[in-house]
Order: sequence, then structure tokens, then C-alpha cells
Amino acid sequence: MVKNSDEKIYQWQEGDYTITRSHAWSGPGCHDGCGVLLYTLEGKLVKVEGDPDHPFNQGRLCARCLGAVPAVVNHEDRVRYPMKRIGKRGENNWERITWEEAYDLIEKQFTEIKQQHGAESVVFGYGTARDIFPQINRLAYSFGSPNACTLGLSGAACYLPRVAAMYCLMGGVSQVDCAQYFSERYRKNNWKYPETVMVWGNNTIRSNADGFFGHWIVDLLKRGTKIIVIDPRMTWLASRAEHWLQIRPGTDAALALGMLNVIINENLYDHEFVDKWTFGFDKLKERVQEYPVERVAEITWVPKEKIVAAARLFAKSKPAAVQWGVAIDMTKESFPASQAILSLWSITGNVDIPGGMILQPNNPAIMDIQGGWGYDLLNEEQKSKRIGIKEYPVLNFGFLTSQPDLTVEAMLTGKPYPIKGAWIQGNNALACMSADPQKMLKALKNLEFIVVVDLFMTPTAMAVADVVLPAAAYPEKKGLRLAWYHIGAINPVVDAGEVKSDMQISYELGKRFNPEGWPWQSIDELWDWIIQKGTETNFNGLNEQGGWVLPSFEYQKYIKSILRPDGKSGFNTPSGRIELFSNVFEMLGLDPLPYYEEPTESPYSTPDVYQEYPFVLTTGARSWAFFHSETRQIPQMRSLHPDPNIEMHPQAAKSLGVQEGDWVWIENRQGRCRQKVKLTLGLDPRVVSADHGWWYPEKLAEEPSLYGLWDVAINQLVPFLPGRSGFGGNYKSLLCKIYKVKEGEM
Ligand SMILES: Nc1nc2c(c(=O)[nH]1)N[C@H]1C(S)=C(S)[C@@H](COP(=O)(O)OP(=O)(O)OC[C@H]3O[C@@H](n4cnc5c(=O)[nH]c(N)nc54)[C@H](O)[C@@H]3O)O[C@H]1N2
Ligand SMILES: Nc1nc2c(c(=O)[nH]1)N[C@H]1C(S)=C(S)[C@@H](COP(=O)(O)OP(=O)(O)OC[C@H]3O[C@@H](n4cnc5c(=O)[nH]c(N)nc54)[C@H](O)[C@@H]3O)O[C@H]1N2
Ligand SMILES: [Mo]
Repeated sequence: MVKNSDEKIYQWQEGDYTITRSHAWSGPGCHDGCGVLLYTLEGKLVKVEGDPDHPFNQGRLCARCLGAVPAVVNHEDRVRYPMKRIGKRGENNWERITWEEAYDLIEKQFTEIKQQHGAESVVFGYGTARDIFPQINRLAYSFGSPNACTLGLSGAACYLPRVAAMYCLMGGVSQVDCAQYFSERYRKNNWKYPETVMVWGNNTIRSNADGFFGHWIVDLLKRGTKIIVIDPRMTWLASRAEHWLQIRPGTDAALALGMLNVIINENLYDHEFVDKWTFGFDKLKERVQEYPVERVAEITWVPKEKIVAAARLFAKSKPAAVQWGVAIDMTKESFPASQAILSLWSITGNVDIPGGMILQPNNPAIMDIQGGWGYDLLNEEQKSKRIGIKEYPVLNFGFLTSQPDLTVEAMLTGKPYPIKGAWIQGNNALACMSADPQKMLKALKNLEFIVVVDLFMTPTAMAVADVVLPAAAYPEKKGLRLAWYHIGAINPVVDAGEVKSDMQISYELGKRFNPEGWPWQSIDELWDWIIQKGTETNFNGLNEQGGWVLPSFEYQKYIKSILRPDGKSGFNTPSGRIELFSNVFEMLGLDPLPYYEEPTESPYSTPDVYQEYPFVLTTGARSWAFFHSETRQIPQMRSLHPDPNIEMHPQAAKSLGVQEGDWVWIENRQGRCRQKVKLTLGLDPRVVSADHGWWYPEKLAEEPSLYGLWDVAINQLVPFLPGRSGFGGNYKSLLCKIYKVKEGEM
């Protein structure tokens, strides 16, 4: 078939190329699932292009999808078949086995652990959102273990804190309205562009995080939206902002409370919305009096006038919205920071209106297949064993994760019960996700049996795997992109050989653990079942319609009585309103109102430490070239970013006697690593920003090298130390000292 314009087909011929529509939802890693056209020639993937007809990305793609995907699919270092470790862990000796042998071995080992210690003694660890973590949850629950989490991610400090806060305070997840629910996008006639968007701790155009396509912000800018950027680093968006608030890392809660102070005391809030739809405004008003702008300016290092100007601009714009990122989650008391920021968009009445913060619709195809999928397969006794729910009951809101810090602690101490096995899928804990990776390595080495599922060998797989299973990249598998705003088909276009999709692996192994937990006769039936939960069609039907469907969407759902299970109007919270004062937090023994606490280590909380470690350190700002620890082995990507960089102001470099390109040690009381100096005028001279996720696939694999990991792994400086709620890590608010690497040390 040859494609004519606007024809709804999913595969056609262009000269010698076969072109297939699909969705790019990992691997390699991604948060978005953009519409793509896959070009194949004689069965080989040669090119990926953005699908211009897809409403989500409208033809646009990031450098990684364009540059790295064919290279990943065809890479000679891919793990292509199941492998069993022979010899000791970390020695790099492997034997090829069949899938049947691998499943037999895994079933036997995990079942033995279950019989001796209980199913909870096997932990199921996943990496960041890809199309895989819900099926890992289901795999865990069908085995009988309640312990599934982002393995090693201290304080579950990615998205989950924000999601849990949104669930507790407003009963659902909210996002800037960029017309993403409409096939005609910005042409939709009741859509409005937001007058102002606050881009808060989020570098959207590099990260495209949490299902939000970063260039939507650029689309808005072109239509007249003003932006306020809150970021310690000058980003592309910051350079185009009405106000750039160059915040001291880790002080976001204080800034939000200061803005609330201005908006409330200057009477700039939406009285009607506050009276009708929020709960606890007077108490919030009282609390924000503790945060006068002068005090907040001292805390955040943002000049008072800028805070006031930004607060006024935001409050006087209607509609207005907030696009926030992982920086909010990555300081210890991140949870109250989320609460304070949520209060900003709530008291200004920007809730579920065109151009404001829209609430996701309740589409069961998406709502049911999320973190926690299959939780009801667990009996009450097993549910009660989830690590961390007694200490941190707020973990029952949002994703049903076990608490990662306590999960690692259990591996080390055997408390509350011993952990003996781990399933690690799409997670490179030692090189990327985990705080204190040396501690993590010790914890993992305590376990009897570990399976790693990945596309490549990684430091994690090398150090601890007993079995490695090969995962498919998206052009190699059938799958689904499940997003709030589209359900799309992932179509295989090349011969996958022995690699399998993550869903297929979970399905096949899950059936062995518990056939009732996986009642579908085939994986195709399972995909159809998921699609049919939320649409009128099935997988083939999706492709016949061009590859995707958009769910229906309505504004102001809280007025239309569709958010609450009892059918009343309002929000799905105890009071039926957005809770500025949280009944849920109060019930759980947390402060019901937002507050600010200094980072664990900072110039003000630990002045003595600051004397010796005189830089504020943030880490992990996203790169154009890499998704976390991935694609270091892809030359196209590596040429964009050849080595780990620590960014600093020239004044800082001068004080240290170092220059652009010098290797320096970055050190705190916990550990050190080395990175290369990169100068920028876009940082405060007191703040530095270091890369995360580094390892060298080209270096020696065996321990202790682990691909040169310990030289460059910044997380050796990051502690396991969550906030009071169990949410919030320290990845972006640390102290460090920096000194030049001596000759001979390299
Ligand atoms: N210092 C510091 N550390 C951080 C951060 C930071 O900002 N600073 N950010 C943190 C955050 S927010 C996160 S979410 C974590 C992410 O941490 P991880 O999720 O561990 O990071 P990745 O390197 O993306 O992915 C892990 C592995 O998944 C494999 N993979 C990719 N696609 C697939 C697939 O489809 N199936 C399977 N089975 N495997 C796949 C990759 O090859 C890779 O080895 O890192 C955290 N680490
Ligand atoms: N290319 C690429 N895309 C990715 C990823 C990737 O590794 N590479 N990772 C994915 C994942 S798992 C995630 S969670 C998202 C994260 O995506 P983002 O939320 O965009 O995360 P970052 O780039 O880590 O941080 C965003 C901005 O916060 C700033 N920042 C640092 N510390 C602070 C602070 O204390 N306060 C404030 N206000 N700002 C601060 C940084 O300078 C940076 O510009 O990206 C996803 N997309
Ligand atoms: Mo993340």
C-alpha cells in the first residue's frame, strides 16, 4: 500500500522502504511514547522519523529517538539470549541457556525462597516509567510478593511524591493543558492557551518527562504564553522567561510558600473558587504568614522583587498553570513542596479549565493498568507485609510501591524480614537509580538469587545477576502506549530473534507462578483486553484506525459529578474539595499544611559541614544525548556528550584553580567521584551541577571495575534518607568540595 495524505493506515511502502507506524515507548528508555514512523529495508530497521499525523508530537522527535534507536536495535553488544552465571558474581562468566531453562531455574529458585521465607522475600524492582512497570507489579503480586518498587530510588524521589500529593489533596493527577486530549490540538475551539506557565524544576525540552512532550511549552510560547522558570541553571527556557528565579537547590517549598504569602496577602486569589471548591484556606493563610518574602529571599537566594513579581504575574494571569519536574521530588522534604505548589494553582482557580491544570479523565484502560496493577491478587496478609506501609502509610496513595530505602535496609538487616531474591527489570540500580550504590551493592550481594532483564549488560547485571534475560526494544515488540491522552499500538517491525517484550516475559513467567493471575489465553488476548477496557476497539482495530485512539475529555469535571465514586460533585477527597489543609495527612500523623525544612546538609542546616564542603551540589540535570545510564555505547549519542561533566561558574573554577575540561574530584562525607569541568555563566558561583548515570561500556566489565563505574558515579555522594512521609530524596540538594585530579590519578 502507498500512503495518501490523511489515509488511516499503519503500514505502507515508499520506494524500497516499508514504513510502519508505531509508538516509541522504550526500550531504549522514554517517558512519552511519541508517534513514530519506522523505516525498514530488507527486514532491518534503518531510520526512525516522527509521525507528522500523530496529534501527540506532530512529527517531532528527540535526538535519542532519531539517532539512537536504530543503533540500539542493531547493536552488537545487545544481550540477545538468556544467560546463566557460571563462576562467581562479578566475574563475567556466562552460559547461554534457553528460555525454558531460564524459566525453570527462576521458578525453582523463587519457589524455594517462597517456601522457606514467604513470597515477600522476593523483591521486584523496576526502573523509571517505561511500558513495563505495571506488568512487573502484576508479576510480583501473582507470585505473592507485595514488594515492588523503583529499586534503590531513595524516597521514591521521582514523580511518585508529586502523584501521591495530588491524589491525597485533589484526588487525581493534573497537568498543563496543551490541548493534548484533542486530535485537532491547538485548533480545538474551546481551548485557550495559558497566559502564564511556571516551569518549575523541569527542563521540559530535554526531558519530556512524565508523559509531557517538552516542545508543547515552545508551542505555547509561540502562541503568546509567558513563562516563569524556577531553576538554579540557566536553561533554554529560562533564557526566554519573563522571570527566571535562580533558586538555591532544595528550597522550592520555601519559594512556593513565599509566593502564596504574596498572593494571599495581596488578595490576588480566586475568591469564588476558594470558597466553593477548596478546604482549609484560612489555615493555609495562617501558615503562609511564617514565610514573608524577605525571609524567603534569604532562604532561596532569589531576590525579593523577583519573587513578588513572579507571584503577581502568575496570580493575575488566567488561565495559568505549572509544569513541574523531578527537582521537586529530589529534596528530602519534597512532599510539602508539592503541596505548596499545588496550592498555588488551586487558590488561583486554575483547576480543570481550558489552559489551566487539567485533571486526567477516568479512562479504565489507563487507570487500571498502572502501578499497582493486579494488587488484588494478594491476600490481606500479604498486602500488610508491604515494606514501609506501617512507617509511611501515605504509600497507599498513588502507586502502591514498597518504600525503597526500607526495602534496601531489609536486604541488609533482615528486618522486618529477610529478603532473599530480586527481580530487576529495566533498572540499572548501581549506575543510576540507587542512592549510595556501594551500599546497594552490598545489599544485593546478600541475596541468594537475582534476575536482571535488560537490553544490554550493565554494571548492575554484571555485579549481581544470576540470570540475565534479554528484553526487546520497541521496534522488536508488540505492545501498547497507554497514556491519558492516547492509546497507541506498538508494532514489531524486525525479527526479534530470542529477545522478548517485557510483557511477554511477565506473562509467561506469571502464568507459571499463578495461572489465575494471568487468565488470558494468549498475550494477544491480553493486549485486546486492555484496549477494550477503555475503547470500542482491539489491537487490530487500533491499527486499522491509523494506530491510536484518543479518549474523550471534558473540562471542569468537578462540577459535572464525575470525579467521585459517590456520584456527587466535587473532588475525590475526604472533604470533596481540594484540600489546602489535608485531612489525609492529618489522619496519617503528617503536618496537614505545607512547610519548608532546610535540606539535610546545607549552608544553614550544617554550617560546619559547609565550611569544609563549600559548594551546593545538584545532580542529574537531563542531557540531550542520554536517557539516564543508557546509550553510552552509541557513538552518535556519545559524540554529543563524551564524558561526565560538572558544571560550574568561571568564578568557582578560578577559586579552585581549574579550567574547562579539567578532571576534578567531587567529594562529600559519604564518598567521591570524578567528572570533567564545564564552565557556564548560568549557575550561581556557590552552586554546581553534576551529571548522573555514568559508566563506560567500553571499559573492563569485571569487578571491581564494573565498567569504570566507581570513578564516575555521583550517587556515591547521595545518601539513603527519605523525608518524613517516606517520599523525597537528596539527589538535588547536597554539599560537596571539589579539587583537581592529580596526574597519575587518571
Ligand atoms: N544523581 C542522580 N541520580 C538519579 C537521578 C538524578 O537526577 N540524579 N534521577 C533518578 C531518576 S528520576 C530515575 S527515574 C532513575 C532512573 O534509573 P534507571 O531506571 O535505573 O535508569 P536507566 O538507565 O534509564 O534504565 C535502566 C536500564 O533499563 C534498560 N532498559 C531500557 N529500556 C528497557 C526496556 O524496555 N525493558 C527492559 N527490561 N529494560 C530496559 C536500560 O538498558 C538500562 O540498563 O535514576 C535516578 N538517579
Ligand atoms: N534526555 C533525557 N530525558 C529524560 C531522562 C533522562 O535521563 N534523559 N530521564 C527521565 C526521568 S526518569 C525523569 S524523572 C525526567 C526528569 O526531568 P526533569 O524534571 O526535567 O529533570 P532534571 O533535568 O533532572 O531537572 C530539571 C531542572 O531542574 C533543575 N534543578 C536542579 N535542582 C533543582 C532544585 O533544587 N530546584 C529547582 N527548582 N530546580 C532544580 C535542573 O537544573 C534542571 O534544569 O526526565 C525524563 N526524561
Ligand atoms: Mo525519574
